[in-house]
Amino acid sequence: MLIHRTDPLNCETPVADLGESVTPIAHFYVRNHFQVPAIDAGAWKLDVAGLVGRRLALSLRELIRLPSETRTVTLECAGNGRRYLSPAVGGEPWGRGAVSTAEWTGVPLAVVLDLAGVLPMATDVVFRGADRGTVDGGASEISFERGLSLEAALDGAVLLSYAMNGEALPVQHGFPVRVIVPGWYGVASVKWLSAIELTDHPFAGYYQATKYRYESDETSEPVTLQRVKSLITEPVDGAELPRGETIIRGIAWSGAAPIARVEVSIGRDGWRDACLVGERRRHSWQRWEAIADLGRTGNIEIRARATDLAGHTQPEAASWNRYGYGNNAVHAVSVSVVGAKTLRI
Ligand SMILES: Nc1nc2c(c(=O)[nH]1)N[C@H]1C(S)=C(S)[C@@H](COP(=O)(O)O)O[C@H]1N2
Ligand SMILES: [Mo]
Repeated sequence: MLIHRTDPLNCETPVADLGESVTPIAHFYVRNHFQVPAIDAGAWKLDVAGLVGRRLALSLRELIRLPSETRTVTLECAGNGRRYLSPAVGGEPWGRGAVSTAEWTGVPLAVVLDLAGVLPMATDVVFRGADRGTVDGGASEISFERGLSLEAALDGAVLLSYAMNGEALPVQHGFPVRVIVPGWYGVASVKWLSAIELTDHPFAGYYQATKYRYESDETSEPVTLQRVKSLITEPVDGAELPRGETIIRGIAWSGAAPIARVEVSIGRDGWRDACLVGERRRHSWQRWEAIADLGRTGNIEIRARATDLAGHTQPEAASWNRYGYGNNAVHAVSVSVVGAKTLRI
């Protein structure tokens, strides 16, 4: 893993390790704002409060007994790719690997909200994590909290997840229970969930109203769905390859819709279609591959560009914003093509 900070841990996955359909836990990126909270699973209760007919305090045992589902979902940090923005912006200097895919098992949020009985005037849901800390030099601590409109929260796919790749949720990923909001940037998927509150107004906490917004002089828009994006996982940047045919592999995803196509471009040649590989799953990345003919020796640039079924395509250049979110510019790797003899030495 590429470590940006150890305390709290913030680390990303080397791009070469992102080529599988499911990322092993040991290779799944970690993004923590505060210290990881110590939680006693036996004493843990999920508080479901606010505009509900019946306030709940669910133990882990009770939650696990409710109907569950397993979904393969890709999480991407909104700051992924931040380090390539120009002019440079502050924040964790993520390269391209703050994205990973896991099989998440949990209870659909809708099941828990049904148990609590959402009152008609409720319009929004707030998820609170057990982790706390100060931000921007402030004196008092805040919790990590995020809101979702009730409409987005009830769309059926949101999970209260207690298992990842078939194992109990690891501490770094939110033990004992986290939210998984498929298709959204990772910030929506609150870890170490302690409370769910139903309200009649949009949430305006720090990680909603101040951070995780596309800010520029002209606009301030909330970060929501993952923008369409692809990565070349093979060959890696700087690789030496023999002349002739080579295989190019990668992944592509989009929060708005499944991937419709991925195109690659070799050197100055135009774009041509890659093959999509494996199942098409609504909320997980799609693997793809293409055969390229590296005809001449020297440095050559390989690029990939994805388009989703909603018609969104990756831009050539990133659109700058103050905190460096949502960089989905086309990924290019440079390889050097050598004569076969040189490679055998
Ligand atoms: N409670 C809590 N939940 C959180 C965070 C956090 O710091 N605290 N980070 C968020 C962000 S910004 C991302 S990208 C994802 C990262 O999830 P992971 O560490 O499991 O990869 O968790 C989200 N949920
Ligand atoms: Mo994030």
